Amino acid sequence: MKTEPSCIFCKIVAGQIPADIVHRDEQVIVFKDINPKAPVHLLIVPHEHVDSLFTVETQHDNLMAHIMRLLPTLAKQLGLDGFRTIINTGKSGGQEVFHLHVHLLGGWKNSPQLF
Ligand code: DGP
Repeated sequence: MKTEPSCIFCKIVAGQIPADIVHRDEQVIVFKDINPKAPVHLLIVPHEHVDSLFTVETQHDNLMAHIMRLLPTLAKQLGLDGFRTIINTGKSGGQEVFHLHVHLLGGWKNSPQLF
């Protein structure tokens, strides 16, 4: 499995940097975003270092399906009746951490005011 020693999310996956972890399984780790943009703001992060959606390949199909299926499961566990999913890709797409991750945002009382 590919890891990147200088990557902050690889360090969180390896337990070298603390994070508020809410879920861990054989493929991903899920923790609270350090700078939350919503009452609930989680990051779903693969164990494997993948830079971004641009570098997702066929070998990651199972991982990507796992993440998509995990999102509603987590949302239901958290009691959310709706949520927003964001994948920032590339610098011009707003990506700051170049280790693939999916944002799960929710918990607003009314509709989200993100856009
Ligand atoms: P993005 O722009 O999609 O690359 O978002 C990266 C997110 O990662 C951003 O919302 C802040 C979060 N983040 C960055 N560093 C850390 C960290 O060390 N711990 C946690 N929990 N979140 C982090």
